[in-house]
Amino acid sequence: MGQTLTEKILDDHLVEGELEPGEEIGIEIDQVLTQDTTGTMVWLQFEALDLDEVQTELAAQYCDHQTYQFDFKNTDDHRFLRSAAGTYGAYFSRPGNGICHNVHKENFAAPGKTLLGSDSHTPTPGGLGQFAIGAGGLDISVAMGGGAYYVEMPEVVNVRLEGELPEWSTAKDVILEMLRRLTVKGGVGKVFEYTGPGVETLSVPERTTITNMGTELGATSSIFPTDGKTRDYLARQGRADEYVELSPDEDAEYADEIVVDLSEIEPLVAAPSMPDNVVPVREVAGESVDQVIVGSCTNGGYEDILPAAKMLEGREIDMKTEMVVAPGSKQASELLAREGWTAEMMAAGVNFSEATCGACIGIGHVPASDSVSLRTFNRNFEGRSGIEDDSVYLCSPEVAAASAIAGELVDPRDLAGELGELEPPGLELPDQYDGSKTDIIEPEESVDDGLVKGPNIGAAPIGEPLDADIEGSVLLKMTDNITTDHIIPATSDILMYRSNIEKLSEFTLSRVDDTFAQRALDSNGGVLVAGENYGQGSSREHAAMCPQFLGIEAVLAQSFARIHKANLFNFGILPLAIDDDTYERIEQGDDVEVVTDVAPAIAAGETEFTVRVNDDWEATAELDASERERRILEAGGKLRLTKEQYSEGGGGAAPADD
Ligand code: MIC
Ligand code: SF4
Repeated sequence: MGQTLTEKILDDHLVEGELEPGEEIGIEIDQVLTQDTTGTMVWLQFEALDLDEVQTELAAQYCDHQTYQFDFKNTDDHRFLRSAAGTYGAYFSRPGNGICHNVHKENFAAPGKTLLGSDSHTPTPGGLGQFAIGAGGLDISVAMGGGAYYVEMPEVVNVRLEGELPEWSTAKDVILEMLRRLTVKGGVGKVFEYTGPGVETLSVPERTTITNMGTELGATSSIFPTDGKTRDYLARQGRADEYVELSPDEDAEYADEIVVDLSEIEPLVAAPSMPDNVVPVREVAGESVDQVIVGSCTNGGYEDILPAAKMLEGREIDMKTEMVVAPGSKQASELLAREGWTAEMMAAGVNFSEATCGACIGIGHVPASDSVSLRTFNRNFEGRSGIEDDSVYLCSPEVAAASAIAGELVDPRDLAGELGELEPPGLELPDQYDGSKTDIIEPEESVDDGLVKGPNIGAAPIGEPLDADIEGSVLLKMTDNITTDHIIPATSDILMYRSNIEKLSEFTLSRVDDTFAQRALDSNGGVLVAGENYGQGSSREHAAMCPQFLGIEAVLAQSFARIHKANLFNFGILPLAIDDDTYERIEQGDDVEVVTDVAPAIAAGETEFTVRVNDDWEATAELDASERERRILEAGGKLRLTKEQYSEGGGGAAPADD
């Protein structure tokens, strides 16, 4: 039987297990990336593991989320990250050089290689045939130390692309269509592999918009085969020699097939406040728009901004609307500036930002109260923009620019009809992605002598072995699709404490209930209850570290998002799955006791745990954990376990978890 492209790459990197969907596999990691809000913990954990040097072929540290440096704590984090990259042997991308996914795509993404990143949109270079996965920071530290990465072998789904995109429809609309069909839970446990005749009609930047937002489907990863378009893109980036031809076997067998006819795709938006709340732009046309932002790791490339710039050339943004362009990388900013497009956009009324994540997580350009913001980003979770009760729509750069001109949501086809002379801008790549590389410091060019830590940089917490009894009250009962933005918001006031877990914990679940952290401390811990897809969204391990710090021992949820579940294991919190009846019956404030003897049951491989509620009724909760995950739980978390294993093995680089 032939292999899918995913199976081929995983087979090449397999160090443990079999490529059976649902089975845990261990894979070798070629490249890692980390950024400035998850990276500090990555390096603190690397330090705690007493490791001396990065073992992967390549490691890259980006500074992208907190680049406005409005507090010394942000700048201290950047200085620490530069010192860690230099000390341990990683590339360092300076603050302002761009978003990790964009800069990685431009400089390092390589077909056929594996990439692990401490950011949930790490699968972006799947558009170039790289097999890339997002994970919690501790998994990155261990992989950088030479350990394997363990993940459940996903089902591989064939997304067959047919036809060609019509004018004004874009790659963003393709992935919004996938979200419309499959929802934010539709990709859990899956890899989306794009095939079919439509693939060759899409350029690499279009493909990476699709793979980037596969994360919003909950997918483990997304990948395209490589072809002339991939070779061409790499050549324009000056990296033609890194091209490798990759495709699935003709008789590859997929777990499922989805057909997307590109010729039927129309301009779409994700309405507030979930990326799968997708409707045609025409359905919401006429809604007044206060703010428009083009940027982010989804649509912040040169090729994304150029169409908007062309549409704005010689025009003006509507007087009641503000528009910001936030390029994904300095390479994009530099090219647009050299070609005169920045000036055109400024003349049209655009405010040009530095290359940063910024507004995507509520850092800068926070929408006005009771206003509508239209963004080319990938997430519109409620409150993520920096104001509760926000109203954020997600769309393509073309829809964004058209709506900025009109001052209201408009399908660009209709605006073109109205204005008469508005041409579809199409998609254009520069002949060469020229630009300076001065913002990337190579490992051997280190400017620091050892780690430089400011006063806000704490230590990586090392867990305690599992408690014999798990009991406490339900401190919070939550609904479906709770995001990590609910658990630990990423807005400017909170983000600066990512290196200081004690302080950061004060904000735990504040977006759901701002009395939670204090209640948890007062009651000496307890348990959490949630609905489906608990912990969707980002890779931030702080969403497990902070509850652990507050004494949370177990989360009882109907289902969990992949990365968050792994993070719960990594920090010694028991993720128990409950059924619909139990979820309906259990209430906030109830007393819960796991009556099964927890530690021996985990060690014995038990999957069913009896939970007694209010000393009155009982339910069964399930633990779906591999042997490796059970060992992590018993040890009180992955850092403690890995440390023990390294000291037994004499230190230095060692395989991860067994
Ligand atoms: C996000 O988009 O939510 C982030 C901020 O990039 C996160 C990483 C983080 O929380 O630091 C992600 O996607 O993993
Ligand atoms: Fe940055 Fe937003 Fe992309 Fe996360 S989703 S990496 S915050 S641009």
